[in-house]
Amino acid sequence: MRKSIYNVQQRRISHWVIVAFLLLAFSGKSQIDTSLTLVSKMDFQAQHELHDGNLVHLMGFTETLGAPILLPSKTLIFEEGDSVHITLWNMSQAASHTIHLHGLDVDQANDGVPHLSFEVAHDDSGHYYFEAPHPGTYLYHCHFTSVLHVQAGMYGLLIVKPKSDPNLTWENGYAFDSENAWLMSELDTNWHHDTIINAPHDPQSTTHPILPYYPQHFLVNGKSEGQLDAFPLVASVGEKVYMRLANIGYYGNEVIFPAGMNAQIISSDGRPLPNVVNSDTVKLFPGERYGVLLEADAEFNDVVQINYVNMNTHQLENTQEIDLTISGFIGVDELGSNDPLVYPNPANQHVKLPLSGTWRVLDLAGRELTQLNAPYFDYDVSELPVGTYILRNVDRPEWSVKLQIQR
Ligand SMILES: [Cu+2]
Repeated sequence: MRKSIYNVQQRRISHWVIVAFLLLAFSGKSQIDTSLTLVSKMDFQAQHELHDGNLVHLMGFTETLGAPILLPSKTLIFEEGDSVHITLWNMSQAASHTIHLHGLDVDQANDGVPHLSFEVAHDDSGHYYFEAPHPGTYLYHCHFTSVLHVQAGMYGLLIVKPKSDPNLTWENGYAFDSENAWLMSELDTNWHHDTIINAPHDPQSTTHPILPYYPQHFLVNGKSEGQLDAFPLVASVGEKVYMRLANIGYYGNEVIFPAGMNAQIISSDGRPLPNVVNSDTVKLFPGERYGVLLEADAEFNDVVQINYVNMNTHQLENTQEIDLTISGFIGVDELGSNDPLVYPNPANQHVKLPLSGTWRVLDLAGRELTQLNAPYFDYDVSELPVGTYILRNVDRPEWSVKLQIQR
């Protein structure tokens, strides 16, 4: 009898321990540990394909020893406040490597700058710890003989997102519908021959032989020229597109959006700008990042231009283009002319709206022109200028259709 009472009490106590643990584990103050392993590696055989079909050696960060080195290395994404642990295994040639957390407010011991922080020797591992700071776009790269190791490919993007919503720029910031990240750099094939990248590191030597830098390849996310055709920028009219732009090259960049994208520069180097800058051209010096909001107000096709400017001569050396397609309307189903919601479509004088309910007639800027109570078999559109309109059911907004007026 006594024993069973004791057992009940013990069970109650253990229940409270579990409840207390769960409360702690799920309380707002708890943090998610984000642990990952990166391997610093080098290619023993040239495997990275350039737009002209030539292959080059890279050094880079991979998630496993067997994984191929990608250019850039994997984009690391964390949430604000995450406790991040990164273990770096150095499996490349004899040189040391580090992970520099470019632009993040981390303590010096974890910032990966040689002589101020630790270096990870060949065949050894090191451990980085930080709390993911302000949401924004950052970079990580090796900082050991960094001019060479960054050119060799040891870099990637690091993105911090707000906890509450991945489609917010930061807490109480701008909401967006989609996002793209473009990391610009260049590549000089002469620096990627195995005599340089694969050269055994001499710890006694204080200098490293590096050739003059004359890049032949101007990259966006490691690609250039025809390779970029596979990565167009595609959005709908009215879609809020967040562009994360970053430059880890040794040239300056000018990213030029078509005027119809209504580009607004809202953040720089992981911080909100005090004032929004309305500018189609975004200039990025090496190491800089900018956040740009785009929103098209019409359908069109164009290109985004990316200029590469030599920092010594200020000469424009190269321009890359990324195809831009604005098609369709966000929140509006693409429906054909035999769509039963409204016909004829395109229309000239009159349209019929056979489904009952109240319909809003909007222009492309979202301004309401009028409301119609359907069924409506003779809506006179002869006064509407030629163009595109949206008919949206008040009670069922998913019943939306693009109405074309043609004459
Ligand atoms: Cu390195």
